[in-house]
This record gives sequence, structure tokens and C-alpha cells, in this order.
Amino acid sequence: MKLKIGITCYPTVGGSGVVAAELGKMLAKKGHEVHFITSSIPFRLEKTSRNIFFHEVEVNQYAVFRYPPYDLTLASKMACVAVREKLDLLHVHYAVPHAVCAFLAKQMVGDHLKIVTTLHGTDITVLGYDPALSNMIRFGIEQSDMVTAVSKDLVRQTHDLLKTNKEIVPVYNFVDEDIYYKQDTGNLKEELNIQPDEKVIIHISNFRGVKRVPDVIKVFSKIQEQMAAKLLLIGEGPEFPVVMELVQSLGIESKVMFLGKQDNVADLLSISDLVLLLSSKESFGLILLEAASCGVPAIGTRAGGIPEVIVDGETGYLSDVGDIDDIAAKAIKILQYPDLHNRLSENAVNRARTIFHSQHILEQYEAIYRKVLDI
Ligand code: GMT
Repeated sequence: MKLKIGITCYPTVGGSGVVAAELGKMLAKKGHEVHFITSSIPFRLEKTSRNIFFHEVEVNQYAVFRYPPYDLTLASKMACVAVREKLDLLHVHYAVPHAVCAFLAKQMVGDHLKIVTTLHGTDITVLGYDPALSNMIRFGIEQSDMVTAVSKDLVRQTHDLLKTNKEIVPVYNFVDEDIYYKQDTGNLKEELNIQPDEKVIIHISNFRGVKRVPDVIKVFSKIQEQMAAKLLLIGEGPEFPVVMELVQSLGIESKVMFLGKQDNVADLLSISDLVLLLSSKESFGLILLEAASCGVPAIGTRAGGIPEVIVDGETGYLSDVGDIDDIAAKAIKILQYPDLHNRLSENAVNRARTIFHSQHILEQYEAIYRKVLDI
């Protein structure tokens, strides 16, 4: 049965925005009608199909308001779109404020409008610790008809932290296999001034403190003492100045390339030999799956959902947060032994194409929609 689905996410926020947009595109491809209700067009929604609609949440600034009322405007827009377009359900990404807004919309529209909430991590692992917000997050979760989380670890953390008995179903993230595969990148390496014998290590993040980008630099500094190598840093964020300074103080400026925000990371991953994600908190780590899908082995930390994405010794390696020596030793091993590299790379692609296959994940979401709608 074809459904009418409203999707709300933070359109510009990293992985969660990407996953919400990709899910919308896949649902539309399967014939469902998808209505994005967001503050701007989600940044991966460029390939629109005729089943995808976009409803912009425009927040007016009135002199009486000290802060623009985004949450109320969103709730009102959700209710308005739900009635006009006869939506079956709202699938919201992030409990706060989106699940709470969806609850308000449901109160306005009626109980037939169902709410599916997907937790991505930051709302739990960061905001969940804020006593001013935790009751509100729990409320948003408990008022949802069904709740999913992007890893088993996030399910566990949500239960532990918010002390809720609400059933939360783990549904892993996925990538578009037509974009994320090992591409023929022509002379991209040459264009980036990377020598044929240089190993390429890549890190992609929003440079927040939890991503521990200085650890990436410290690890790379040890790698480049042993072999010719370049580090590609993709993204921008608050830790950027600290990272720049560290690179300078270690004297490795000529080997570290700051490429800023990039839309197309599949080609950069395709020239990479190793991806590093050394976060202290990470509910999933979408970049690890994007890398795996392109055949890039990974080293990640034993934090949050990372051990569900990297299988230690099979698709890459796991290390404890901050254990620079261990991470560097494992990285050097992967980069030095081509047989090991090939094995990890093949396993990574296989895992990305099975457990995390987009069609498999899409079916899980569709089953959840049917369950809440009782069809
Ligand atoms: O990591 C961030 O700062 C961005 C955030 C987001 O909303 O995209 O990422 C969270 O959701 C991603 C998609 O589900 C996950 O891959 C990230 O692991 C998660 N980030 C954290 O848990 C810190």
C-alpha cells in the first residue's frame, strides 16, 4: 500500500539530514508520497522525483518574541500539511524538538496521524544529560507511536539515561550504493598533489570536540614517520583552529590537506587507504559506512555504536578512545600489508552491501510504518 509520509529533520545537520533525505528519496522511488517539512531543502535532496514535496517552515520574527518560535511554527506547519495532504504519518528525526512538535501536530489533527521518531544520538548523548531538557526528550519519545535508534548502543543509552520503558527498535543507517562505491577517480590524486607512492588517510567530520580530531592528527604524525603519507581532512567546525595549530606545532603542514566542506566525498574516499573516526561519542558514525561502501578499511574507537559498524579485525580495527599508540600501530599495519588491506577492504564492502544494504533498511522502516498504521 502506498503511504503519504511527512519527514522532518535538520536539513543541514550531517548524517541525520543525509539519512532522512536518502530515506525520503527511496520511499518516493517505491511509490510512496513523501512530504519534507523542514526549514530548508535537505542538502542531499537534489534529485527530486515527482513523489517528493517540500514544505518550508518559515519562522516569522515578531517584535514581541525574543526568540523566533521555530518549534511552534513547525508544529503548525506539520498539522497544516498533514490535513491538506492527508498524511498517514510523520517520520521525525531527533526527539527534540521534532518529536515534540509532531505530538503537538497530532493533538491538532487527530489520533489517526501516527508519529515515528528516529533517534540519531546527539539528542540523547548530549541533550539527554541536560536536566532542563531530559523530561521533554522522554516525553517526545513516549508520545511517539514508534521509536527507532540508529544503533543498539543508542537504544541502550536512551533507556539508561532517560529511564524510559518505551520500546526502541534499532534500525541501522544506510548509504546510497549508487553513490558510494570505489570509483575510478582518474587523476584526482595527481590534482591533489598526492604522489603515487603516498598512502592516503582520511577523516571527515564536523570538527566538534567529541570527534577528537587532534587524536587523528597525532596518529597521522606517527604514521608519516614510517611511510610516505598524506592526511585529508574534510569538514569544518569549532575545533578547526586547535587542529590547525597542532598540525603546525608538529611540523606536518605539507602532509595535511584541509579540504573544508565537500559535497562529493565518494571520490575522496575512493582514493583513500584508511579512514579514521576516533570520537568519544558516536551513535553510529555514518562516514564509516560511506567509507566501507567504497572499500576503505577503518579504525574507530570503542565508543557508542562504532563497534556495530566496524567489525574488529574483519573490516578494520577498534581501539580505546585516546589510545594514540595503539591506533597508530594498527594503522601502520593496515597500510604496510597489502594482503591485510585487501581483506579488510573486501569484508567492509560485503558488510555494507548486506547488513546495511539500503533496500534492507528501507524494508525495516516500511514494516514500522505498517505496524503503527495497523495495516
Ligand atoms: O555527529 C554529529 O555531530 C552530527 C549528528 C547528526 O545529527 O547527523 O550525527 C549523529 O547522527 C548520525 C546519523 O545517524 C550518526 O552517524 C552520528 O554518529 C551521530 N553523532 C553522534 O552520536 C555524536
